[in-house]
Amino acid sequence: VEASIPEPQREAWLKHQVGGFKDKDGFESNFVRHIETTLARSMFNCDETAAYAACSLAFRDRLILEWNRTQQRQTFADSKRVYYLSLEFLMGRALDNAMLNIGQKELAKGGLSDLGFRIEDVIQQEHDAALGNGGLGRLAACFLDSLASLNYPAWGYGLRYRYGIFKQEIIDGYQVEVPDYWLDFNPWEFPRHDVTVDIQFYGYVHKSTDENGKATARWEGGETVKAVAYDVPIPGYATPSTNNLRLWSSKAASGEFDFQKFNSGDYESSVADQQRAETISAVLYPNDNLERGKELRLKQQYFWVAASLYDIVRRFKKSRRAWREFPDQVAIQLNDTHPTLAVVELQRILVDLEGLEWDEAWNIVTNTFGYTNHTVLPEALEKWSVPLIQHLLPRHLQIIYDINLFFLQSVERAHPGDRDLLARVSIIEESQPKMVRMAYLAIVGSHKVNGVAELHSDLIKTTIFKDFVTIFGPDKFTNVTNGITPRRWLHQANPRLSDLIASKTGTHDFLKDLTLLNKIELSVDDPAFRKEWAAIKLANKARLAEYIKTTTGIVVNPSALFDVQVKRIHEYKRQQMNIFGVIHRYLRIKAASPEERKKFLPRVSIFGGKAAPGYWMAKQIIHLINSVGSVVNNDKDVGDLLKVVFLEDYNVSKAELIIPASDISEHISTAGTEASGTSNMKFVLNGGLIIGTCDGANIEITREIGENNIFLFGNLAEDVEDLRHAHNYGQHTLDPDLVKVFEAIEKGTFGDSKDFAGMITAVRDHGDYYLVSDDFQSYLETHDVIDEAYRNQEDWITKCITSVSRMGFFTSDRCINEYAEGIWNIEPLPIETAEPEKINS
Ligand code: OAK
Repeated sequence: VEASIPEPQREAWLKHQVGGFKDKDGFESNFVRHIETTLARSMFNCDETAAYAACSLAFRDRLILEWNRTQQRQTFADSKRVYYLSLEFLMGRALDNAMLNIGQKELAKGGLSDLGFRIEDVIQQEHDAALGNGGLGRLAACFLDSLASLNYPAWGYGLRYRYGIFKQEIIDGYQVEVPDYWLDFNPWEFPRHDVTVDIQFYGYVHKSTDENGKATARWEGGETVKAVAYDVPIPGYATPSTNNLRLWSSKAASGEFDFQKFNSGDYESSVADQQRAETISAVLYPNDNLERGKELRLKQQYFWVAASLYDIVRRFKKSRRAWREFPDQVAIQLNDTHPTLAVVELQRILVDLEGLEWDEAWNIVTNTFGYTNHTVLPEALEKWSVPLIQHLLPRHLQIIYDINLFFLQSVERAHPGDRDLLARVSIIEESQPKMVRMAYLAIVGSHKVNGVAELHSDLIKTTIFKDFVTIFGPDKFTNVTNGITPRRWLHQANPRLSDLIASKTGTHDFLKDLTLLNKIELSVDDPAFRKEWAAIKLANKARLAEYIKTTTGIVVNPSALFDVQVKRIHEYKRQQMNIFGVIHRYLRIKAASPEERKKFLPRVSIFGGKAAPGYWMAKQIIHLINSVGSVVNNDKDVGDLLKVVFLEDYNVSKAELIIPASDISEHISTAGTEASGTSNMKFVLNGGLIIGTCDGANIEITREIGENNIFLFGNLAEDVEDLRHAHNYGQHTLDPDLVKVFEAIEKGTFGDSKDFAGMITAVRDHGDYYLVSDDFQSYLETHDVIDEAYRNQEDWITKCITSVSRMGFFTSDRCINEYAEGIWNIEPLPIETAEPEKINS
């Protein structure tokens, strides 16, 4: 039903259009109104939680107006939109970001202070929106910020998990997972109870021929679950453009619960149906770079993909264009293979429901989708068992088989007689049971496939997707090196550094065009600038030291070198190598005479990150770090020379605290395993240096900032295969320093050595898949080089300033522009600021 207000009545609407607040006074009256009416509180009953709520609601009011205008403008302009489909959006906090992007944080700070609050305390009240695991989810969040900031018409589509990534507690050195119930009070989402989609599962396929003799398929029976839309406004920086993130929540299709069953006394099963439906969007799977093939996960994927596509198609149909114009209006990006069923679902909609011919539909489908690959790790490549898909989505399985058939026929035509090739590229793996290879389906169903850093994009072309390059030609494969939003990762996380930079570049314009950072290189020798630079780093370190003290009781010296590794715990990221290196350092300190000890550079080794709950080795690594910490931190011989800290529950808002306080951060994955990494970019942008392997974006960071400003070590990706081979054929001798570390662990220096046996055996007896032993010496030596470099504070600061000035390339704005031009073919659509435009224009 069209609900547009008729022309004659629109004048009244325009007259009463609400405006946001313009000054501090306006903010304060908005704030007080929300305290007193929306929240039913008063000045006698207003704690920081209430202040957070009122402040958020005040900013939300402002955001909604611009959000509405943006959406109206996009609808009327009828221009092409991009839809970013991601199972994860790791958004972090919204209030601080909204205030900064709108450009009214200072005003709010003043207003809150007038009313009796400190803005920092108010910001801290917000619970992180943690709907993601790690890199892939945070990248999606940075992309949303850039899309809005660059005025691109774009929507994100995801799932509204009731529980985000678990909260991590460390108890007796072990990780314990606690549910993250984050929806208690969330002012940033708008339930759209009128926007719902019925999603079907199970059932059977009814095939017949219609009156024209055409074969048709109908998917019937099964069960239905309702998808309800929740919208989250995404403000752009210094622009009124406000995009939409639509998250789907699952509900029982038949209202609350089954009254029939309820009335007949079958209370339990009436509620069970409801709960089963709600289970779909209940919880985020806590695996990073690992896929476990669970039925509920497949249900999540289809539920979200089907609801999103229904929504996109409905919007397209309103324009009454011909179907062939669909790809001119719609670009859909698949954030890894998790949304790949969208390819199949769109083909189903076009063929089964809209009656298009297969080829015409397939042409539309392949011109609509783009696929981003985020990993080459075999355990992360999605495969779904054919029987499972058959059971849950019978019609989709048929379509997958048809897609595969036509694809293999075309391969056969181009490469006649190459049966091995056909078997290698088949979307169906002929295993027991048969499996659907989702990455292959995504490649076949998309017009572009991209990796996320140069090395990674080269690797996918020469390894996992090699045959597809032969089949489709090299142009289908491209690289878009990842980026980060400088709004959150510089301006918000490190406001003093952002302001110092602005004092040299003249404005904060570098936040919109990060290449402008290069201007600060002219000031690299300016003593006042350097002094303030160092003072900011020290203050950030002191703030982190304070946090470490209150949360762990460990006292660290802010002038020690802060060595940080924060990211998901994974063997390929090699936190085990880091802690082995720490043990080595500890043994050296212990072996030194009191005189010699004075020569050591004081260090604080800081770790943070979650292990997937079922990842036993990762949990062992956390336990070892904590065990080493409790020995080292209490050893009188060591004192300030070495402290080991594990920070609990690493998340986006903790990253904002930790990253600006780092001197050296570790990006030390086995070469060829980390697709890009994005925290490497965040650390350098905040004036920290990095130690890293020649992997992922480290390589491009080196190209940009110069070899002298980064500490690279270790074997190269091209040598990994041979090195693994050497281990497997007994041709590798363990590194002697690593042997000493293992001896110390096995002697019980850090508690019961049985607890850490798995980590040692993996290296010593099971082929050292991640090549810790091969890289260990070079890793230790490089840390010695770092110690020496840090002693020369003047050179160190020069390196930091120079590096920051050359980081312009790594803004997610550059990255989004590359997607827009090379993959999506979309243009910015600026929204005029000024007065609200006439909605009928
Ligand atoms: C998560 C689940 C499945 C597959 C990949 C991931 C993932 O998070 N990959 C990470 O993506 C980031 C963004 O592109 C990269 O920077 C990381 O290197 C990569 O591990």
